[in-house]
Amino acid sequence: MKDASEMDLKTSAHAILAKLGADTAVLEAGEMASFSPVTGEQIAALPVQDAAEVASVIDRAAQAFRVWRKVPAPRRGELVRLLGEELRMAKDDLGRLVSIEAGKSPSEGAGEVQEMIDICDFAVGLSRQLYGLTIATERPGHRMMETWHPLGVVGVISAFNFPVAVWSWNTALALVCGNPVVWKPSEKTPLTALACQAILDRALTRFGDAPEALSQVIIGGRETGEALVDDPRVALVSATGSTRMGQQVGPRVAARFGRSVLELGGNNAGIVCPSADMDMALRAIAFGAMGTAGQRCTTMRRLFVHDSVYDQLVPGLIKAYGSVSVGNPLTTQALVGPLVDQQAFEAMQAALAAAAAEGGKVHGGSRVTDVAPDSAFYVQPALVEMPAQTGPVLQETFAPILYVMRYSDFDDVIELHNAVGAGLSSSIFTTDLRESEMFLSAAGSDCGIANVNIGTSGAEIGGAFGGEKETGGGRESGSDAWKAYMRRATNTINYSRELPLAQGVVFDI
Ligand code: UN1
Repeated sequence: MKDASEMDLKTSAHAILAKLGADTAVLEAGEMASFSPVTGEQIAALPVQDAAEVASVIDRAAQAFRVWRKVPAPRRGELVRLLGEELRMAKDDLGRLVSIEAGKSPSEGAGEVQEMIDICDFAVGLSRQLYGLTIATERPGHRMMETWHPLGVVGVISAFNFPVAVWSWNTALALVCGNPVVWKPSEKTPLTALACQAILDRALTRFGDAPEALSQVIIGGRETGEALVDDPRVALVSATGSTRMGQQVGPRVAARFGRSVLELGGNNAGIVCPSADMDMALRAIAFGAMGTAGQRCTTMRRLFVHDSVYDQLVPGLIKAYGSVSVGNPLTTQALVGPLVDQQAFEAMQAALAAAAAEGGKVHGGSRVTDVAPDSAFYVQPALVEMPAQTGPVLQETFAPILYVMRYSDFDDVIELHNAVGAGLSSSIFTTDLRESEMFLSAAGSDCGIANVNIGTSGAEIGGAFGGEKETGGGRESGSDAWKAYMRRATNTINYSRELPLAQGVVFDI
């Protein structure tokens, strides 16, 4: 047998799926082609599920809900504990499949699987902590409390860039909260979804008595996604992707009074203040802006540097941009892998041209052709010195472009920082307590994530993840994000022999 490194990517991907126990018969049985961004080669052609098939998938999920909601939460946690164990065993294989399908470096592929393991651990603990409050009542002989109940079928729509972690944030919470999951992965990353399903199936087999169809994957594009979004039996739609996608999903779910968790675009900025530790700032910015080839929703896309330290920081950054290694993540140690496809490359080039037209000075950004076949799209990351925050700086372009601007006044830079549509992540580099606290205060960063002396990306699962404004307002992962996956009931119990009414109302009959 060939060593994995000698196989073509298709064979390698299919071998991983077979090893994980997925049904490999479907991998070439359909019309939806998927490609590896590493080489651009086709690695699968899967059958898609049409609206009628999605309806029967949801039907099965709704049946599963009727059973799963009655299983005690700590027992549900046991399934997620087993999922975490299976993920630990599958970490290398799944991480490699993420690298093949999303183009991540082995370290980032493995890091994404670690993020899945972490949320499983979190959710297992959570399964014994789905607490409600006991609330003081104004009526004698009464008790008031709130209970949290399973919500219903959870639909998950995920993006190519975190093809497995985002599913796990939703699924680990949904399962302990008593809900089945129907997952529509990105059309660009269906194989990692099939792998996750196979891994969860192994956990389900070990668990023993879970209902059928607790977790299902639906493969397809827009029609498949719409069937999920519009079905009233899907109580919660958790969607990760572009703001444009969210603008369609949000109102459609709201029109049927469904619940949604939207995790949409980011246009994340860093601010470098005069007192910053410049060496640390440089390294944090380099990872935040160039890591994952700029294809994280938390990627740093804008940088404001104080006038007094601009010449100290920016030349070094430009140098780092010029020397960062770009190449095949599977066969080299390169820090920057491919863009996902040609469309991403073209969007990047268009943004750079628009930035130049606005007076931007572009460093890097051109295609790197000698590292892969023409069907793959690698680029040197781009740093653009901008005279002002205009044009493409105001938009999210899903590529490694960092727009760098000068500032001189702290209040002004906070205004500029917040003057974009998205509100996901942000960071400040300073050792000045006043600046740092201002940035974190009510009058500071308007984002869902605000950091000090670390970059904008790479959040841990323990905190709630998500952002404001055009980022959609949803929160996933840690803290009390679980509450979106449950319904709250307020219960008032009268244990007296009287019937006092609230607010002093009298109704003597
Ligand atoms: C995403 O890009 O959709 O904070 C998620 C981070 C990762 C998750 C990113 N933990 O960068």
